[in-house]
Amino acid sequence: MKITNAYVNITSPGRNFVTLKIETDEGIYGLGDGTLNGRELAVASYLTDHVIPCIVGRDPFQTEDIWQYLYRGPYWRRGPVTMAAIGAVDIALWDIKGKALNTPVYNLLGGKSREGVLVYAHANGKDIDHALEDVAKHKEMGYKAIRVQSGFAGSSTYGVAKGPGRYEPAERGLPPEQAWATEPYLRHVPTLFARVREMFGEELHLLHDCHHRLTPIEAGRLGKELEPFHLLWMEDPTPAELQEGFKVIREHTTTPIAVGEVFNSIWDAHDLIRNQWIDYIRTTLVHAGGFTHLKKLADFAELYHVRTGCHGATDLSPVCMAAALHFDTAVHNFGIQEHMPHSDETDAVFPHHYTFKDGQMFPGDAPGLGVDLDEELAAKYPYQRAYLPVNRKLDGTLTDW
Ligand code: KDG
Ligand code: MG
Repeated sequence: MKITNAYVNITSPGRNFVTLKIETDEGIYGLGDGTLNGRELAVASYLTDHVIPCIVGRDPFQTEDIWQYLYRGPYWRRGPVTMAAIGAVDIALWDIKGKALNTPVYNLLGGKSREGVLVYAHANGKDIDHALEDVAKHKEMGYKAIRVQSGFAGSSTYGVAKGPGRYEPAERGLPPEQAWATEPYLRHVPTLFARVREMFGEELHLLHDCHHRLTPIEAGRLGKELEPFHLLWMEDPTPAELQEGFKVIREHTTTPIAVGEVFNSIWDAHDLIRNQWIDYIRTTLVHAGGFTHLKKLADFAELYHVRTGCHGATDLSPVCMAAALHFDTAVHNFGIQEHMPHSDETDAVFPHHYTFKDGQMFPGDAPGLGVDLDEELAAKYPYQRAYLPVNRKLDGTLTDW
């Protein structure tokens, strides 16, 4: 089999998505997600101008060799744009392999290690009472694990919807600016979780995302104060460029730590994993070079009791969601999968076989990934510039969003 053609589709059914389609001489095609929130066009150009010309004519079954060619070949390694482009190619090639062999991708990754994939939902509210209502709503929908974020007086915070609609972090136009204050946040979060446990008891798995806003010692304090509420994880407590920062957190708390949605290679997590400073690695397929690389990362993590918890926000397209569910079904050290449902418009552009039932998701048994792209419908939603917000402290200093 040979790759005969490949092209990039950019569509914006509510938000921007970059999809790579790879065609072969046997009429089989594969899809890969290359979406990088706020930097979509950079990945599209990287693919169109620099990657596609190098893969036409190659055998799509050679996923390892093509991955190494795209990683080592350009001399310039890693980085989110490069790795999302490699991820798009790799995901599409595994889709082709599955279709050619008439089997779902999870069978190529080791087969089913479990019947269903435990997922967590997002509950949020402008204050604690509204967040509690949203937790109740998601529990009613069948979720067994829920991430809880809530607003509070004196600062903006991460993960809270502006209006009655669903939370969607990127906004049309140039980056909006938000104000951030750490101290009221640190006082607020333990109160939030005390109320959640009081109302919903111990059975529900609870999670919280700090979104890289704390220093290690602040995160240590928060983790310690959250211990009575037994979180499944505290996510992205501090920016992870300084991996040793997590040692400080670990020395102060037994609240489990998750990190990695902005990582793009095994090297970003190397010290975190081998020193057992984290419990869950959140890197997902599109941003870290696809199945070929993420499987190695998961296998490495398994040696250190670190489980997976793939990023699954709406800025990862249904192609990535499908890929993640095959991955989650197969890897032994799966932990949990994030599930932030896409809009109806997005689901119509990307028809798929994956399903949700009783707090779990299932990749379906269609050959390959079981997801498609309706190009005619996609064309009705052209690219629209949109960015994530930036954060400033109350005195105007730029800080992490
Ligand atoms: O593009 C950024 C989003 O994916 C991120 O803000 C979502 O933190 C996030 C999460 O945990 O889903
Ligand atoms: Mg997050």
